[in-house]
Amino acid sequence: MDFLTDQDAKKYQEDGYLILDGLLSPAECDELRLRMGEIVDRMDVPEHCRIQFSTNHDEQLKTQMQGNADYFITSGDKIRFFFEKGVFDDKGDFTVPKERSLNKIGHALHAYEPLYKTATHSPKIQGIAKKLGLKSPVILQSMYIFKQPGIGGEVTPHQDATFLHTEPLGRVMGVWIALEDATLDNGCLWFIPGSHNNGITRRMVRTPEGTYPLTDFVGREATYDDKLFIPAPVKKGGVVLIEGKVVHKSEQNASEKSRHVYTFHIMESQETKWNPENWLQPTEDLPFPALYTK
Ligand SMILES: O=C(O)CCC(=O)C(=O)O
Repeated sequence: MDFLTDQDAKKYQEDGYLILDGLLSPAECDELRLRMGEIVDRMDVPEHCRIQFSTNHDEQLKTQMQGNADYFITSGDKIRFFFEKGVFDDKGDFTVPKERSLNKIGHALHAYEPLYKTATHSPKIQGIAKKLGLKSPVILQSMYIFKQPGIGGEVTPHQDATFLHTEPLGRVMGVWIALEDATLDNGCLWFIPGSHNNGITRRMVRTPEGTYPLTDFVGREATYDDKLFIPAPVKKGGVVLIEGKVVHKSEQNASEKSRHVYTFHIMESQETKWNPENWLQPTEDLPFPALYTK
């Protein structure tokens, strides 16, 4: 039997998201987490995070913000480190253990980390894409999100197509794999079911070359009534499929448990135009790889 049933596919189309248990075994989750532990252990903390406090505060802040922006916008074909707020002191030293400092790592684990590459192209994932009728899906980006205990920040309501814009819309799907239980306490996802039917409200665009900030928004995120959001807790090894236009969020992790996930985005490339104004662009080093392997 297919991992994704006809009924599942219908529910995904209706709600704009779907929770499925058992994509990965607990041992497969642990293996991915173990490898991530090694990557974190060996990470080089980027220079702009280590900037020491100086008396020229405005200049320092500007350098830091530009460093941050450059580091982000060139991360599409690299494995890079993004931190929670307040985890460096004035000397540029960690205020928390370094393995507790990261917000996420992105955006090309699927290309350069063999275990993550295998998980991305697994037969189950390929089967899901086939069941949903995708003809030539490609991988756009991948992230490991930590949602650290106590300090894992909230992710405000958004639509992924704001950041990964295509023409027509509706060609992007997020695959969000829980490597630990994601619960109401540790910051599971929340969705507005059916909100993928209402288009998008804003788009992140690159600004003209040589100007800062490097990105800007066209339009504004709508404000959503909190009551419309439905929680989407999922067990370790489960997966949440996220249609690119569905409104979703996650809350701060105030609990003592982390909520590690591996997530990546797929795009149907057939008859789809990738927006050249998107922050993320395919590069010579890493054109968007095909999901289907021969
Ligand atoms: O993992 C989270 O808390 C939020 C992730 C998310 O919203 C996304 O990847 O679009």
